[in-house]
Amino acid sequence: DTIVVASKNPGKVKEIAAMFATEGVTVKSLADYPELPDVAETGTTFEENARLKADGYARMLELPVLADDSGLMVDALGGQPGVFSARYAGAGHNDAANNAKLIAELAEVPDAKRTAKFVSTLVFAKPNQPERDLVVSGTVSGRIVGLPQGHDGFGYDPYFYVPALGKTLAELSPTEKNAISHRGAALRKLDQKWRAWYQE
Ligand code: ITT
Ligand code: NA
Repeated sequence: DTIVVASKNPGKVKEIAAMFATEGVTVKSLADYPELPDVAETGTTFEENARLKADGYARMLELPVLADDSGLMVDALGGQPGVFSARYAGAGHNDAANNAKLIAELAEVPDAKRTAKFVSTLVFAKPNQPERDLVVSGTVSGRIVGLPQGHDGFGYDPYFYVPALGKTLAELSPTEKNAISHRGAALRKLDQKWRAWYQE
């Protein structure tokens, strides 16, 4: 069986593929289908955007497709950047520019008020039953630090400090990050459900 992870973000694809490593399925990603057009993320919620990607690519590929829409919600910024996390500093996917904007926005905010969470919503869609998709979400709480720490992970990870661990997400190994992350939490819910759904 082949499932396609509908993401162009290699960091996400790695984390998602790791969960399927023991499942006996072939995991592909959009990197395997470079000719496909983009699906526009016009939704206002993570679930809407994940569904747009899952349904859109499932129709194009006629294969089961799993999409992740995720982002950082900072309390002092009223939940921003949220669904705009990938394009916070403008169009394109430039982690450095997004991180610089985040730190600039929080420059005057004291440590105790820099609370934030990451959210990941996964939507799994089958081409023959697009209305019967599977949806799961996960979150992780933390705090945004002003100086980057660590080199693992991707995106905002070097600035996302988890008090219980005394580390940022970028200071964790892939296994350690999956154990506590928003995406790891969503993937564990998916792991409980996807086989039965897949065979329906
Ligand atoms: P695809 O839509 O192709 O999957 P994307 O990166 O554009 O890739 P999103 O629209 O869901 O994906 O944007 C999510 C952004 O939120 C992502 O680019 C990161 O900047 C950030 N993000 C999500 N999960 C993260 C994580 O685990 N660690 C750090 N940053 C994360
Ligand atoms: Na998005």
